[in-house]
Amino acid sequence: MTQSASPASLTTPLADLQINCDRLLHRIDQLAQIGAIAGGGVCRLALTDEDKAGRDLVVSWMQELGLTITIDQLGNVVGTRAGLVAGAPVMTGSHIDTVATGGRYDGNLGVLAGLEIIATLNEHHIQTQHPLAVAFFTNEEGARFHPDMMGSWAFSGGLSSDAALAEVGIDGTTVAAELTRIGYAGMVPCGSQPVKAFVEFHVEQGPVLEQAGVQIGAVTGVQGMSWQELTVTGVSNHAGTTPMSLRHDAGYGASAIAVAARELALSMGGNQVATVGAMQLKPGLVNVIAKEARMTVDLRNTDAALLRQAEAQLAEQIEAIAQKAGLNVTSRSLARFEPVTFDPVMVEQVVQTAQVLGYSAKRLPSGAGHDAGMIAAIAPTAMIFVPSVNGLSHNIKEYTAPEDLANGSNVLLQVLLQLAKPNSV
Ligand code: HGY
Ligand code: MN
Ligand code: MN
Repeated sequence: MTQSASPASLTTPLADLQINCDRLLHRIDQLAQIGAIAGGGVCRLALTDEDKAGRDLVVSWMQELGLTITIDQLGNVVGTRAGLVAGAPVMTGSHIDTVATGGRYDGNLGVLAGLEIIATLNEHHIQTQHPLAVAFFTNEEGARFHPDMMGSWAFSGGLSSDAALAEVGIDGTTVAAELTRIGYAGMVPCGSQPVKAFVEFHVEQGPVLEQAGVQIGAVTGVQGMSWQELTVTGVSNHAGTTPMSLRHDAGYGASAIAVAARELALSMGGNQVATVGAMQLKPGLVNVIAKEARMTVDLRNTDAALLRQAEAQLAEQIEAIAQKAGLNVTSRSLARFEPVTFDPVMVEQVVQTAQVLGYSAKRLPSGAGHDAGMIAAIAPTAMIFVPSVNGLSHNIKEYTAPEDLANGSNVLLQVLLQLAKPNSV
């Protein structure tokens, strides 16, 4: 666990400095054109041609802003603005890969707001004591290659780059081959870049801030998550001639497991959630009893013990379903992260900075996983949320109002200045 950040002075001589929201909106719109899908959404799965195009655009903006760019072995990109003293940077950033039906703010906002802050400091000729860096991490979504937060986990030394590079995606490609193909297999060893402090700006992706009518979320941490792939094996047979008592129906088994997962989460209550997001049946024909079902189960809870309890109870129920239906079920872990608590001093800094700037603020845990959850292992870390309209995300209708984008960016600007210490102007 990293030591707590010392409380940086909240009042900086630049408290009335603001970002240029039109320029930020323009960059968000330009990046969203890459991998654009009907309805205003974005599909830029990690390491695809669309991800490459998005990476190239963001790297070109980093170059225009005069940042020194590094690319590590897993394609994590860091743009660094020199400080008056050398050393580990104060870092912000997030990810620019998306899910297949993503929105334009998830991840992208945190990277582009970081670049907007660099542009603002450049045009006002403001230097900082410590270097400032903006990063985008590889494969935060984990939709094509598991686990999620792969790049930031390796960046923070938690995942070996060899293991990550060898990972085979849902389409049979490997991370190594795809990184090389898109030209982002960097030379910098993962885990070799120190970070002084990390602040990630992100849309909430949930309903809490909107329902509370609060402008800024000071994120206290990230809930634990458990992803598994289940393979349910039965016997294919004729849909018409096979009596119900003789069936070993993998389709039924997968469906019963999906119902059990949902009912387990509802019975546990609290923060427990359960999702079956993917399910494929084989042979997948109307008149053939399925011999195999592959499905994913995503369990999450802010409490480590309750998450383990959910995993154990679901495993028992799966065993009972398999017994009753004469099926075999195997499980493969796709991702497993304990809950993370962010640096309380920095969380307080986000709250106070928001209030000094005149915004309402609320502490809340993150329901979604984030790169900040990985970087917290190597540096004092905090996150800033802004409201998601109707709490929607991982949905093409994901939306956050420009005013909220600006509010959160200005809080990020001030927190980064407090941490990197602007040269007296
Ligand atoms: O799944 C998540 O929470 C994140 O979007 N990767
Ligand atoms: Mn995200
Ligand atoms: Mn996401």
